[in-house]
Amino acid sequence: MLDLVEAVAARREASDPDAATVLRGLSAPQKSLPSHLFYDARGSALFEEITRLEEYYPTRVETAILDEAAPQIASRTPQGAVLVEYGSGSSRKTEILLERLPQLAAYAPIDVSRSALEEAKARLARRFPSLRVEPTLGDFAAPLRLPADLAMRPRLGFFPGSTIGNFTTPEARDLLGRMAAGLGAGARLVIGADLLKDPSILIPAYDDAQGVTAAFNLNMLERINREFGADFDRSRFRHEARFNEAEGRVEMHLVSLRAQRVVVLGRMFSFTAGETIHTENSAKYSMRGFHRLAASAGWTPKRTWIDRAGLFSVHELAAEVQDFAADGRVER
Ligand code: AVJ
Repeated sequence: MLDLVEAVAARREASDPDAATVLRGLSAPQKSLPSHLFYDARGSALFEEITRLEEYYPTRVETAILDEAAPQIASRTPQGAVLVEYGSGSSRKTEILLERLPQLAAYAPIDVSRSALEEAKARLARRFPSLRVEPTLGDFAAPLRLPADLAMRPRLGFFPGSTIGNFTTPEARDLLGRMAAGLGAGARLVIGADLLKDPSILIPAYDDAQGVTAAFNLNMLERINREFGADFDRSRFRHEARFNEAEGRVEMHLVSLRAQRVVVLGRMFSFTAGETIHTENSAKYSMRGFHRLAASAGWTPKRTWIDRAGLFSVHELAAEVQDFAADGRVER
């Protein structure tokens, strides 16, 4: 019996990259689960609720910045461009840009949540009836695939929400590099980056009084139960948000309330009381630190907008055009 379960787990692991990631994450000394697994239908709805919380300033502040920046971004966007959004979710912030960008040939949102993509497409069809929407369901780190007739169009990338902060520095560099390659030389990227600030502001943003973020974090266990044949009891875990000062990031963890064992895909995992599963990193940046990260991935910072309180930043980056003189092969 156990052999059969093991065999099923092994097959599942071989064919499903998420299964392999889950098993590897739970096998490490610091257990972890990948943050993209937050976004099933329930998780996407809970995240929408988070964005409306008083404590969660990023959405509110970034939206206000985009309102101001949109005319300038629009003025630099060529006729017939394609707007590509990475992790589009509800596409609410996108509407701010879409209102100002009648020159777009199409909007191409990429997201891991089918429900979020479908709802966004329906809403945008009502609000912008002449806009062509070409959604992609999946991981935004995968190579960009646009319909053939859009392939030669200039691109504007949009990556709001400080989602970049979910990645470690090497992963973020790799992702930004892929975006530069996928969008192409001369493309622009509008990207949001949350700023470093006092933990007295950061922690409540990730541990709100109503417990919405706690429900969002704990929902991951229910998804693992449903999709990976696990038997987590969510009442035996609690949500925790921590500021990791050395790394400059907020971390979310699920803390085991007691010693316990959990089965996932036929494998047994033991927890001591107080042991945690690390579920998310949310890196916070200085302006210079973010510019350095962008530059290391082939992006030139063109403009940065920051709110008066210094909470959040939005950057317009340009993908470097290959310059043959720059590498010494051609004399100037
Ligand atoms: C969507 C990744 C930007 O890190 O602030 C919100 C997700 N996690 N509350 C963030 C999140 C907990 C959010 N990002």
